[in-house]
Amino acid sequence: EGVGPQEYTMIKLKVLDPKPAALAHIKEDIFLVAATLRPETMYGQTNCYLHPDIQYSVFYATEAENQVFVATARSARIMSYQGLTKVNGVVNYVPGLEKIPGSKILGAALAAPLAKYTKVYALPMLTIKDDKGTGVVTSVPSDSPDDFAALSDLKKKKPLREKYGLTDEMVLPFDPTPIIRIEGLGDLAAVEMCARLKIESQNEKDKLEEAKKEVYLKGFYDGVMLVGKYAGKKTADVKKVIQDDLIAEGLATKYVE
Ligand code: A2H
Repeated sequence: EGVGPQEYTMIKLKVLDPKPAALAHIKEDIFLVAATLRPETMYGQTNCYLHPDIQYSVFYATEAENQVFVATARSARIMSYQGLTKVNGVVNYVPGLEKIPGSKILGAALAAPLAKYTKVYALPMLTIKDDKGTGVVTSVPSDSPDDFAALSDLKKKKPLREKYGLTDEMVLPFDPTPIIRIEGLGDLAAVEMCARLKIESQNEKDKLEEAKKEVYLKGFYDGVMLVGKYAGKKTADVKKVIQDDLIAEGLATKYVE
C-alpha cells in the first residue's frame, strides 16, 4: 500500500425503491459506488457494506448521465479529477447531503451488477476504513473472509441487526454462492478458510489477515470460474474482460488512487 497508484473497479449498486428517507427526495438515479480489486467475483455479491459512523457524501456524477453517487468526500474529490463528477475538479453535492452517516443509508435495497440475488441490502461493516477506496465495500462472502465474517456476525446476532434497524429479510436469506473453484479450498474458499481458522467475528484481525492471504493468493492464480459468461476459465484470465464488460454496460467505471 502507498507504493503507487492502485486501480480499482468501481461497481455501481443502484438504490431501489423504497429509498431511505434521507435520499427519498432525489430525482436522479442513486448509486452506492464500491471499490473492488476483484471484478470477477461480482457474481457472488450478497449485500453491500457501509460503515455506520463514516460520513458519506451524495454528489452529482458526470453530466452525461442523470446520476448521483454515494461515497466518502475524500474519494469524491479524487473522482472529480478522473472525469467522474459533473464538473472536472469540482464536487457538486446534492444540497444538504455533503455529509450523511452510513447509518442513515443502512437497509437500502440495491441492484448489484451480475449478482444472483436481484435485490441485496446495505449492511454495516465495522472494519471499513475511511481513507481507502470509496468507503463502500461490496460483499462477496464466498471469496472474501472479511465479507463472510461480517455477514456471519449479522446473521448470528439479532441485537446487531436490531441496532441498525435491519429486518431479518435483509440478512438471513443471503448465503454465500459458489462462483470460483480453488484447488484445495473448494467452491466457497472464504467460508472454508474461516472454518479452518475458527474465525468467530469480523474483529479477529490477525486470523482474518491469514485467511485473506491464503484465499487471495490461491484464488487469483488457481481459481476457476464456476458461473457466468466465462465459466471454466481461470480468474486471472477473465478479471480484465469482466471489468471491461461491466464498464461497457455502464455498471462500473475505473477508479484510481
Ligand atoms: B475487495 P486494498 Cl471477493 N475498507 O472486493 C476496507 N476494505 C475495503 C475498503 C475500505 N475502505 N475499500 C475496499 N475494500 C476491500 C471484493 C474482494 C476484495 C474479494 C476478495 C478480496 C478483496 C469483494 N469485497 O480484497 O487494501 C474490497 O474488497 C482483497 C484485499 O486496496 C477491495 O477488493 O488492497 C479491497 O478491500 C481493496 O483492498
